[in-house]
Amino acid sequence: MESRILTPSIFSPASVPAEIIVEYTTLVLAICAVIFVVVSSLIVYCVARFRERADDNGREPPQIYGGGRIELAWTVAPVLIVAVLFVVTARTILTLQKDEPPPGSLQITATGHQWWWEFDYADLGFVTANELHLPLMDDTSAGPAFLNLESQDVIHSFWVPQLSGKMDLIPNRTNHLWIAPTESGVYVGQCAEYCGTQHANMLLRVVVEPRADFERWVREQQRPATNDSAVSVAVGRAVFEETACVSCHSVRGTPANGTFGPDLTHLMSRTTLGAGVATNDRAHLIEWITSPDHLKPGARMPAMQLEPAQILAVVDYLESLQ
Ligand code: HEC
Ligand SMILES: [Cu+2]
Repeated sequence: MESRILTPSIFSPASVPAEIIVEYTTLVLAICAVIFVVVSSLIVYCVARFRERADDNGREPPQIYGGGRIELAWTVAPVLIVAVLFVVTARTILTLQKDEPPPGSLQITATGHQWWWEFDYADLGFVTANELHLPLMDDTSAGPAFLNLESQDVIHSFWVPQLSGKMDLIPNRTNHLWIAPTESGVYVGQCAEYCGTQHANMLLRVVVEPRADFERWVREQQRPATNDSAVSVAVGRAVFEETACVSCHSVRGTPANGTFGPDLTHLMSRTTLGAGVATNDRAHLIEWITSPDHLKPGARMPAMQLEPAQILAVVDYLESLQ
């Protein structure tokens, strides 16, 4: 898949809702620009045309009170403008906000945690973290992606500027958002509601890929964890399963079934660690397991105080989770 990180600007939309938002924004900006030009030209004209002149001799100009026609004009014109803005806004909101999944949509539950994202593809049978994969909407018979947004702790907000507007994730409530991606690529986003110390490192990536690539990714995620029999991997797996790692992390097909931290079944299929704080490679894995605080101060994962040899073995095990 061609991988390019695009500048996250709402003015380069890559999905249907984002396009609708840009059209709406452009229209409102255009109306405001016209009002600005008209009002400021009138002000400049009046300042120049009616300024004080030498032959005024300090006399006040004639003071006029009331004026039916002009008052009617400056009441009717703004009412019409507000009416147009109201209708356009209402129509846009109705199109963007859907509480029920459209037919054929791919449903994903996105849960905000301090400070990472959980993505549960329940209908497909797997859970992943921080990197959302979506199929390109090239097949018109398929529905869009429909996200159920929830929170495990405090209020977070899902925002990928090029794909959709912001939507809050609120504890004990489910909000909805739909995305119909129109261009392949990797789109970056982040939590848009202050949620604690590491709010700024609660990044997310959305990988939009052609349907065949997406389906291949789904099949890989659906597999249980690979069972690598190399000695160091087995040693690392034993350390992982005998320490508290398993009470916070899941590795499907093994006794590890914690849900406090990200699912690690296919950890190595992700490009970043700790919700975008570091690239997912051996050096960062070692650093992360030694002390998550190094990379992400305040992270909700404790430094596990393992022996250096145990850390290397655990990392061998993690690297086997392809
Ligand atoms: C108290 C719960 C807890 C324990 C115990 C724990 N973790 Fe974590 N772990 C987390 C949380 C929470 C995160 C997410 C932190 C973040 O991104 O802010 C995390 C993140 C990770 C990540 C990065 C995952 C990703 O996709 O970004 C790895 C790898 C990891 N833990 C491995 C381990 C290993 C190995 C152990 C045992 C040695 C362990 N964890 C023990 C809670 C825990
Ligand atoms: Cu946040």
